[in-house]
Amino acid sequence: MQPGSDLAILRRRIAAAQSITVLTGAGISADSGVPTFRGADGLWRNFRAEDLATPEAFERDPRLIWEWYNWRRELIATKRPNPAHEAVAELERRCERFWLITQNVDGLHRAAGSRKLSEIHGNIWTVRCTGCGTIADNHDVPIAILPFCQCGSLLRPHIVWFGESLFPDDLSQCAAALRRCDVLLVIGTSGVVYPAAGFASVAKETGAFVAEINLDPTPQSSLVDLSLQGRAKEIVPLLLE
Ligand code: BJW
Ligand code: ZN
Repeated sequence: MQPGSDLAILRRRIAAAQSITVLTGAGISADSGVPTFRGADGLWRNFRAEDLATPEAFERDPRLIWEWYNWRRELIATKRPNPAHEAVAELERRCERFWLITQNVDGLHRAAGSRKLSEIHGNIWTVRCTGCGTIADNHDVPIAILPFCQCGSLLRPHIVWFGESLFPDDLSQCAAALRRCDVLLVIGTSGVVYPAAGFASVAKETGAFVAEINLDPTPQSSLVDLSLQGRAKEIVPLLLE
């Protein structure tokens, strides 16, 4: 490795940081075999996520939406965290002021040992009652279609769909983590879905060094201080060496 290479620069920034925040997207789990949303394999029965992940779609056809989630639960249940998830968990252990913001609903960060995290789009293993609002873990694979609460109302995935607000506690936790961090790592997200797509600029405005790790350039690439192009599972572990 060249001493002045981007990788060496980022390693030094990480080693010197008092506070680190990490933002992840589907690309980090792609290396575990979970399809991304906007990649070629992200389609299910020719629907795009934007057609399925809305409250209107669920109201119109809850069976269709639950069939999509059941397909994804079956797929994710067979997947394990990869070296990138493990390196993020290790970063948490090494850095006292650490926060992970993930857009992923697959639970693989928790499985890798991450504990200081906000799952800002929810979790595919959690359900919420559309009647009484009760939130519960549910690991059934397959899940009953349709699943009902004890109160008799329909259950929905405890996931943030398009047009729905993020959970207020998560938003305040994320805002604090973005403001205080010296380094923000943005890993494997296309950077098109808000509000997460705005997080890199929030951290930059408050003086953080922002680095992006992605297979391809993204709309954020021109904004960040440094871009490392490649697979998350190959690059992220190198940041800790
Ligand atoms: C690799 C790799 C490898 C691959 N290694 N990298 C402001 C402006 C415009 C619109 C809006 C706005 N504010 C709100 C909106 C509306 C909307 C929105 O952003 N729409 C955009 C599409 C324009 N946002 C919302 O509705 C949000 N709510 C909200 O803001 O509430 C207030 C409000 C409401 C209404 C109006 C205004 C304000 C909620 C968004 C919830 C998104 N939920 C989803 C679906 C969840 C369903 C589920 O999972 O079951 O979450 S959308 C989908 O996209 C999913 C993801 O978390 C999210 C982000 O995708 P991600 O992770 O970036 O994946 P990909 O596939 O896009 O990218 C993968 C990347 O990895 C690529 O870059 C690859 O190159 C890379 N890669 N392999 C490294 N091995
Ligand atoms: Zn209920």
